[in-house]
Amino acid sequence: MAQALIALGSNLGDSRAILEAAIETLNKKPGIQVKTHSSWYETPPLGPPQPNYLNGCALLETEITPEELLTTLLEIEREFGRVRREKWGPRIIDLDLLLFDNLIQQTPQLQVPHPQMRQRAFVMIPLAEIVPNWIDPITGKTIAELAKNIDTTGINKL
Ligand code: A4P
Ligand code: MG
Repeated sequence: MAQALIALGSNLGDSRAILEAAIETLNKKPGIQVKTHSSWYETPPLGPPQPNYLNGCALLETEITPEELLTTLLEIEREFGRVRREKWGPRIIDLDLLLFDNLIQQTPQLQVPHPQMRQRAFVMIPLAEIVPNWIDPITGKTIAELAKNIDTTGINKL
């Protein structure tokens, strides 16, 4: 049994309903159990001008491999009708794999820990809410330590 953390984001449609439905869908997949999820946070967009995002994180317990988990996340994105357009552009749903036990893997197919997570307040704030004591295998620091130095301007908990 492995533990994994994922990030969820949406800035098109009824974002809250979409993210909650994604959590339920994930929990029904074989070999995946959603243990908990964070609050939802309204966050200013990183990238080109676009609506604010709703972001959150979830802790999973899983029997499947990191590659299979990523495939499942991409499948759910497709089920929810995500269309890939411009880089960093608006999206109905984005599911990213952040951490998988203490695995470090940097291949084009799978990058864990997620390379940009430490810089992104919209990831670190919800992550620190659910797993403050988790140790980032790259820096050796806890999520709470990493989150405390981040600029949280414009982020509002729902
Ligand atoms: N891939 C490899 N490793 C991973 C991983 N750990 N998690 C591959 C997810 N995917 C991984 O992923 C592109 C491909 O990387 C996947 O198909 C997978 O095979 P992506 O990040 O879903 O693709 P993208 O959307 O084209 O990347 P982009 O545009 O860089 O998006 P980001 O970096 O995910 O950022 N602002 C706020 N406030 N909140 C947000 O949530 N999100 C984005 C998107 C921009 N601005 C935002 C937010
Ligand atoms: Mg993604």
